[in-house]
Amino acid sequence: MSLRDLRAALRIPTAEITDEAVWRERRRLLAALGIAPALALPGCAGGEPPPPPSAARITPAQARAGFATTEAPTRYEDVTGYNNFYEFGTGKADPSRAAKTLRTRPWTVAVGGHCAKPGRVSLEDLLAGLAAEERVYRLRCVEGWSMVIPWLGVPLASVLERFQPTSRAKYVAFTTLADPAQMPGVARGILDWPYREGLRIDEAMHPLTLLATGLYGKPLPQQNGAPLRLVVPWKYGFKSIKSIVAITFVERMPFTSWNDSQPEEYGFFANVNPAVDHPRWSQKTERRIAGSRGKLFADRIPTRPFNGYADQVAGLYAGMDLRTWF
Ligand SMILES: Nc1nc2c(c(=O)[nH]1)N[C@H]1C(S)=C(S)[C@@H](COP(=O)(O)O)O[C@H]1N2
Ligand SMILES: [Mo]
Repeated sequence: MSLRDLRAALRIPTAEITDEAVWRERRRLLAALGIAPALALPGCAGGEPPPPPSAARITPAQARAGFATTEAPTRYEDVTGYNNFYEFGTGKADPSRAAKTLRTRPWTVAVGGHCAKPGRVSLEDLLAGLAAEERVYRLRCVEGWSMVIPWLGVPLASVLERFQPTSRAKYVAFTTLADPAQMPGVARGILDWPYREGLRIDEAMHPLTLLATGLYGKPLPQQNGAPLRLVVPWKYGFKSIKSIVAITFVERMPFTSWNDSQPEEYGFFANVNPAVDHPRWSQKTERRIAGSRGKLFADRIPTRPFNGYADQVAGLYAGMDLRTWF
């Protein structure tokens, strides 16, 4: 059985991406086939991808070309009212209503793993001396909608370098807070909490990768991942993990929540790629959240490789088969 056939066999037709019953059925099927939880499929934590190319550096001018866009930003009301933050429910309007209970001060982040200077630091110390800059990035959700968001933040690299990662740090793992007292969704078994994500070290150090602290010139609202969240604009939105409490330098590809939950649907790399469909829908096009009354979605537009950031990031994946490592 080829990998594609296996994925097809596990496909369960449904209109809803987040249906819990479907998710449980798929888990049961995988378990019955004897291939869960330690799936050794490409694209998930069971197999290791080839090492990153050594010479993928871009010039500061090339990087800057990715920091802005002429496209109109999505309305503030939609950026802060149409969200995915499953710790506060699976509906798009749930986080803006329910996340008010998230306490974002004081906030500490535990940084550890393969680095010379591990430690638990306050948000203030983590960001001390780093001036927040504005970056207007497209965010493309794996579900087929997208937004244009003016973020405030600091390059993730400038934060990570402070902890002096060693040569054994091949990946960086990120963890979201998981406090049922503040996050009602954590009581439901939608995902294996805490929400976790990860990047290869060169992706984490890339000049486009942002640790966001605000949007539209204001501090991040809770529903958008306050007080700090990742923004990785060339990857599907689920990589942009919110409300981060731990950053760990690791040697092996780390556990990531969506890949663990449905490995045939959500790869570790999750680079936006119109040529690789999601098993249940095409990724060739997307619809911007438009926000005009009576019309939430604009007309379909083509999805671009790496979400339009190919000039900046394609070099990171030179020689890699993006179908295998989706
Ligand atoms: N902790 C956590 N981070 C998360 C999510 C989540 O459910 N929990 N959802 C992800 C998904 S699927 C998307 S599309 C983006 C949405 O970010 P936004 O609500 O700020 O637009 O957040 C990502 N980060
Ligand atoms: Mo998403």
